[in-house]
Amino acid sequence: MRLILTPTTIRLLASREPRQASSSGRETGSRRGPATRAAMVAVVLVVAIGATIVTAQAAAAPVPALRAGAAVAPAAAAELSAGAAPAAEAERKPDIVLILTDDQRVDTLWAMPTVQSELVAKGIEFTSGYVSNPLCCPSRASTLTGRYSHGTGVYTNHPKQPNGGFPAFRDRSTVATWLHAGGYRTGLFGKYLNGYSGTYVPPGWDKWFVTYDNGAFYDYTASADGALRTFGSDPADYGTDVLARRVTNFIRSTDPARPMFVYFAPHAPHGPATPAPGDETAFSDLPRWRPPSYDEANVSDKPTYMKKRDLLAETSARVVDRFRLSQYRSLLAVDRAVSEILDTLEKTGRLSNALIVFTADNGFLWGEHRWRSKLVPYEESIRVPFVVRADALVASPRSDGHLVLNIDLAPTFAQLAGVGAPGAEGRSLLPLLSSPTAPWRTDFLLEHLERGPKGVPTYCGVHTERFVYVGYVTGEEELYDLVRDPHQLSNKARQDAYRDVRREMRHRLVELCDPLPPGFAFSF
Ligand SMILES: [Ca+2]
Ligand SMILES: [Ca+2]
Repeated sequence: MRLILTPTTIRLLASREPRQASSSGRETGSRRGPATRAAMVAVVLVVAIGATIVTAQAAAAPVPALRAGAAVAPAAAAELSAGAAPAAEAERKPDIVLILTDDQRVDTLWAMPTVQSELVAKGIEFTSGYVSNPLCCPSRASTLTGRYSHGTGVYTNHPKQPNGGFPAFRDRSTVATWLHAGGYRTGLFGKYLNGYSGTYVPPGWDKWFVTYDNGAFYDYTASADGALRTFGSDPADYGTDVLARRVTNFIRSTDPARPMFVYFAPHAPHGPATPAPGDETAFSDLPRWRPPSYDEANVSDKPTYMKKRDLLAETSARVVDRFRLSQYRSLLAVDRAVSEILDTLEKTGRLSNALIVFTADNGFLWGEHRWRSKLVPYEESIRVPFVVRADALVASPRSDGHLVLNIDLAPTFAQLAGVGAPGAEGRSLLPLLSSPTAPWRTDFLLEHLERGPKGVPTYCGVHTERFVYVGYVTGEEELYDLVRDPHQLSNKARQDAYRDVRREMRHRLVELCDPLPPGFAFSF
């Protein structure tokens, strides 16, 4: 009996317990099924997305003693769907495309027409997507490994700090090495880790085109498969376009029988957020950004480092207003790149068999709470765009409010590829992609390490579906009720009405924030 992947099949798949990538077991709501069942789910998912045809009988029959879906999926797919699809496509594992922008706020997604029409409208828009450490390098290290900063050891951007930048990152076991070992052709195009330069190519990458210097929009360097290349300031050198061409060449040049992992990491909309030629005046009519938290009038309830900040002067306000427009403008080239990538996937017969993720490494504040950057534990900083399109897995497009994280990506890709995700603390999103009622986490950890005496003090925090609680190395605390106070204007950490909440959050913080950031101790 043959069964096309239908909502019924998907419910059948979703009724299985998810395979847990986490080894910590510290997350709430996490359940662990027997190994055989976990393996069976992996097989069924791989078969389902690989051939889009499974038999109900096969889905219900356990496959004992499987280490990974990969070993069995091709044979099973061939047996179950012989003649239903060209051999190469039926046997190939799903392609994986990760698009990760730099410093992009979640509320800028509306301005990307292709992302809207081809990813959001055809996939799942996770409206509560977060990063655990809202800064470029630590966030990217976590994305590559599925680990919190306490697992990667990378807490800051700065290569001269013991816990900072590219030198602090242990690159022997990453999603690239896992997928490469699982038969994938892997390619990274764009930003890698802060402090990286030169010709070194980390393990696991078949194609390496990493750009840096001057924000990498113009006049930048590329580390290209062991050689250095420099780019100038001609329109043809515009960074996002150069990267997009490299990505589409990579897709076209990959053997049709081989699955691929594409990591496209454009530098936009990070500062200087230079727009592409022709986009310089887009969005000029956009009203200025003045939410209730803009230039917060009363910061007496916030920690000292925030209390010390002056109200935004007129010049600072103009700078941030201009930068906001540049961010929007620079995203237009990224949107066109997404369109070219999707076209190329379709033309090479890979789109229906692909999982595509669009996200960012951290957000950015446009003057909320007097702040003009990231690093801080406020929503605009930690929340990111998080869209997944996977036509073979997602029965119908939807918006989804589950708490999903950058550390979930590596285990998701690993499960899809039928390989392990050693050390990952995040969870595979695959059960959630198939079913909005899959068991899921209800909170997560925030981490930050102070760069220097003028930086944001080291903190650890817990974010639930309603509250965010942060404990600083200074002993100061913040607690926001995101339902009653979505703009985070009123710190509840010292309010009697929230005493019980604070106690619970402190308790949970001690569980999650382990090991502690260097130099940090709980003060309660
Ligand atoms: Ca960033
Ligand atoms: Ca306030």
